[in-house]
Amino acid sequence: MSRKFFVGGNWKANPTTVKETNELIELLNKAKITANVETVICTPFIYLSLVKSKLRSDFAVGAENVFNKDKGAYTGEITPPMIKDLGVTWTIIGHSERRDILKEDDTFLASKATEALKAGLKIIYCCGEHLEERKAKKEKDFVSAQIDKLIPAISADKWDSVVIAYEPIWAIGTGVVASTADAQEMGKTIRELIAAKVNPGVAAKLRILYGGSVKSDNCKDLAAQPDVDGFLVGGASLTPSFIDIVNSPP
Ligand code: G2H
Repeated sequence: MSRKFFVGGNWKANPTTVKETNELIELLNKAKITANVETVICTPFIYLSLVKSKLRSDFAVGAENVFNKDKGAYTGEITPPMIKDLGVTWTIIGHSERRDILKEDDTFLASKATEALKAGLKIIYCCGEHLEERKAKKEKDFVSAQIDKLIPAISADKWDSVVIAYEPIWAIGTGVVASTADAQEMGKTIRELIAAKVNPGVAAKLRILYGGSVKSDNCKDLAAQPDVDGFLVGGASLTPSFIDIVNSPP
């Protein structure tokens, strides 16, 4: 089963000005893409319209987060229909920075997934263990429990709109990248779990990304792993080296 390689850029709360956002758009618009890859640029809510209007059309645009209701009295929230209405097609859900800093739990995140898919968005659903679980050799149990909570939230016909990003928290923004073996092992674990609990056809088609200090000098080895179908890239997505990462699939 061949799965189209997927690279997501996650700008996080960088940039912080329209000027910086325009500079990033310019960088991407002049990039030469040589690989057969699906590229999605995820930006802060406030810049989604700007990026959507100026970014080349072969790069999709995504939000970094979304709320779990469609509309109503939810002051300050951004709902899936709002994002969809901008022509934005993807959203990240469950990034560890939201899980850990904003205390978003698996139940809340699963409900975001349901609502985003209902509105017609596609989702990049993040999972990953802390250093503590890795040291205790509990990383597979921890990540499997996160995915277990997601599975009932996705109806059978929506799995084509789901990408899972495995991002070990100890590797995020730290410069410490997981070994190719670690990334492959968890990708395989997630795929086996989906095969057992959803079905083997969905598992074979599902794209499983690696995220955590992906850089131009480590991406090729990671991309060569059979259960690494792409990347979610933070820091490097703000630099010209992002294009090397987009062009990294074998
Ligand atoms: C993990 C990743 C992007 P970075 O958060 O989602 O960021 O590449 O900076 O580790």
